[in-house]
Amino acid sequence: MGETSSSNATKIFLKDYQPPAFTVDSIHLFFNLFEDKSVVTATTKFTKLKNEPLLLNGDDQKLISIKINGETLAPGQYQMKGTDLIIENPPSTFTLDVVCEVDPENNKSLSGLYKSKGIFCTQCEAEGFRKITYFMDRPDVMTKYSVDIEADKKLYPVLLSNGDRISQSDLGNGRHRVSWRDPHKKPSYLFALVAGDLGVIKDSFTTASGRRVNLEIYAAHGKQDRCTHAMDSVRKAMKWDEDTFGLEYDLSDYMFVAIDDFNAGAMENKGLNIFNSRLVLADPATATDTDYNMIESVVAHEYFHNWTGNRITCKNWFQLSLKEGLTVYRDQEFSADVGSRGVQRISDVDSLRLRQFTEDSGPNAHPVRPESCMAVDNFYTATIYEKGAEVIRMMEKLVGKKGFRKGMDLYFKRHDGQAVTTEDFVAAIADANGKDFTQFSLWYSQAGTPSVEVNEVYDAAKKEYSLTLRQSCPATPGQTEKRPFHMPLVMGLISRDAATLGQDLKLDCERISQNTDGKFLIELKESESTFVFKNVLAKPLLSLNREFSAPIHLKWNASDEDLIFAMTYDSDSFNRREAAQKLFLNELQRLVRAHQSKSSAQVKDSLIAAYKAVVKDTKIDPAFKALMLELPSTLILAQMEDTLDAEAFDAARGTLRLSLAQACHHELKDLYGSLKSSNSKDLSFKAVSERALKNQVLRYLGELKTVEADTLAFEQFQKAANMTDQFAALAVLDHCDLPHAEEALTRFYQQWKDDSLVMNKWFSVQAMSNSKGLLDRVQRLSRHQSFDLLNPNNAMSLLLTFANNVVRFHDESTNPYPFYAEQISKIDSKNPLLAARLCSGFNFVKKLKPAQKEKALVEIKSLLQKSELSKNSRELLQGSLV
Ligand code: B3K
Ligand code: ZN
Repeated sequence: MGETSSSNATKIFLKDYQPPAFTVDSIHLFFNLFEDKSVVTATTKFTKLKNEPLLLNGDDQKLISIKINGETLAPGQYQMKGTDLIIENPPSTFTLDVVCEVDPENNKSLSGLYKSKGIFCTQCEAEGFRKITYFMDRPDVMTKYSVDIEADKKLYPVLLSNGDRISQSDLGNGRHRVSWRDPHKKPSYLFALVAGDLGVIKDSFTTASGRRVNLEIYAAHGKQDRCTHAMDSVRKAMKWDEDTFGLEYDLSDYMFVAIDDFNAGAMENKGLNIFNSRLVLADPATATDTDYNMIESVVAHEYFHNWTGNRITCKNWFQLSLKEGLTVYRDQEFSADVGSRGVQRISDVDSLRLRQFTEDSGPNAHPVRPESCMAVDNFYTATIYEKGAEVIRMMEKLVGKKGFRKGMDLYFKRHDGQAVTTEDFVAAIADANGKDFTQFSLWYSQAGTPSVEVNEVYDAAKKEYSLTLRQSCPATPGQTEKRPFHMPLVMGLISRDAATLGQDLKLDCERISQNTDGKFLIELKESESTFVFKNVLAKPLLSLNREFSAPIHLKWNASDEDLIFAMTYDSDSFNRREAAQKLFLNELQRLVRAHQSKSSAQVKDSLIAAYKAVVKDTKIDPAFKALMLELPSTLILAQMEDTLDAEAFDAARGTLRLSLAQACHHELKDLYGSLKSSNSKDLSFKAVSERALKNQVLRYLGELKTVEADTLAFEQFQKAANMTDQFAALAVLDHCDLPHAEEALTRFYQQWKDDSLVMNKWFSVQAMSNSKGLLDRVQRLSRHQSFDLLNPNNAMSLLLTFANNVVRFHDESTNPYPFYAEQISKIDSKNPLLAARLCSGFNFVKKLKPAQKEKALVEIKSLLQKSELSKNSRELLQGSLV
């Protein structure tokens, strides 16, 4: 998505955007569904706005007939341009009847109309509707839809589409028909249809204004009992959006369907959300606490799209973050409000750093509002979603929560029912608060993760502390020069004066303000700026970028002593944990150096003491403690290092883990013992927190590789009454290569082989393993009878998990790249969207050691040489060659 693509032929550019030449007044769709082929009849009313040909997008369907105002068009009266259909000079208003044949049974792209385990379903975002019928398949064409669905009554008793169910009739020949009408205008990407034999659970929600909304969640028969958590989640989300943003649901029915073969996590189709089963189905035996949290947040995310996405949508796909960044921000805020704000922020930032920072420093770095692309579907990235959410969060920090709400109100007032741009959103927040966001908007157009370098001077005589901040941003594809960003940096100074030790100082500095939430805020706008604080009695400890208020790298050379002080005293829980992460990361980097220079290095005593203090601290919440004890991922280490030295990373990580476990063996064992007997079915925040801590501790104990550790883990595995404990124990047994690992994996398989969702866990736990022979194992698993390469959950669990296990994937003693490339190639011919997601496995190519890099490049080049390679995969792979 950068500017460096070698083949510009198929690129599209934001600057070429043209408003549509026709409006669509209404569309009626008739689906006649059969086992082999299905027939789609579209009746669309158009009005011409500009004297231009009508361009209808199509893809993969067979055109049966086309009529204008009832008159059949002969082949000469329309042209095909690639897969698009063009009518040169249609009347100023007209009705178009198009009949197409589609083949859902053999549609393995999981885009358009397809079948999953006998259920017809659709996925139209971004450009799937054009696989259903010829249409102006672009988000700025919004119209009213009515839909008739006809199908076999026994095989497909449930027939669903968007909006209100108008009628249903038995056709007497074993078939039946249901009619739907959506009262709201929508773009084609929000169209949905589901037909199948499904179980359902029902509930309702009464809105603030007293309207009753029927809630229905559909899933394969027998699975509907696993939908209660999703149902609770949607009711919570509906209430939260009313309380927080004054937004109510706007239809009388809200339906969800769980589908096993689904490219994305879920899809916000108007009134009929379709979900990947893994993000709906949950019970304690099969889903972990993390799964429960993800379901709650994704259900909320899809619900929130009803306003931020559906009522107000994107003018073109370059504006995708308009709806995605904003909706991620909304789901993160929801999760923070219904759970623990501190823990939520830490896990959101962990995810941002793992996924988005990696993307931002790799070959496919792109701005939150990109300017060009080859494949629109490649826009569904961590940058558009997660960095997009950070950009919204920064605006919230700059204007305060109240100001942000005023801006949101203005946004809905101005743009309800429209397709708009990120500039329109920024203008609403700016205008409602009288704030200038001109410089701030660079966050939308400039890619890359900025760094802020910190320089501190304390003048004891003057009692002045001065802080100099210098910002910079690395070059990214197509963008060599960067202008300074407008950054909100929440900060504090922590007293090291004996009388007020550990307390936040009252800040006396002309250039900083207190925002409406009472937090001190630096607005950094220049490339370099100095802030002088007066009346500071002793050199304080800096706490900058609290809550991770700006998505940056902070280059602050804090001493170990400073970091340990921050771990103990910082009142901002994010920075308290950040100090622990920085301490661990510094140590990991030191141990990497030692390994590279073949010198022996021991873990510092001060670090061990700090770790032990956290283990023994009884005052901190267990979920937070679990996060304090967590080591930074090797993906983070890979970002920080110039070279991805898998062997050195592995050695450093192993040494650190083992040293901590050995030094704190008794404390860890006691802690594990105190948490062991918690109620296994309890899903309260307290119980979930305790499980998180218990399993973090077990992970360290496993590192000791003792009989005792093996027994503890295997006992937990056998006795576990929930998936959180069972899976955690399995992971410890396997990753620490404990004697019972093999037996546990076999038992797990026997217990869960008929549950496809749990099998994904079985694949991923093995792909995360630290064992040397991992490539062989992954290859074997890819041929396993329970593995379906074309099922996105299977493919991601095994293959992408393997690629993200950077220490094993880039292990110099093996060459996994031919195997990995072969899987991409096999998938690409059927499902380019899925193949493109796997291409991120090659993100670190530039950082590999020369021999490894060569091996990876051979495979990338050979994929790119295939003329049939999809534009999706091509776009993502070619960046690695530049
Ligand atoms: N909007 C969908 C994403 C669809 C993915 C298209 N390839 C899910 C979401 O963000 O809510
Ligand atoms: Zn979304």
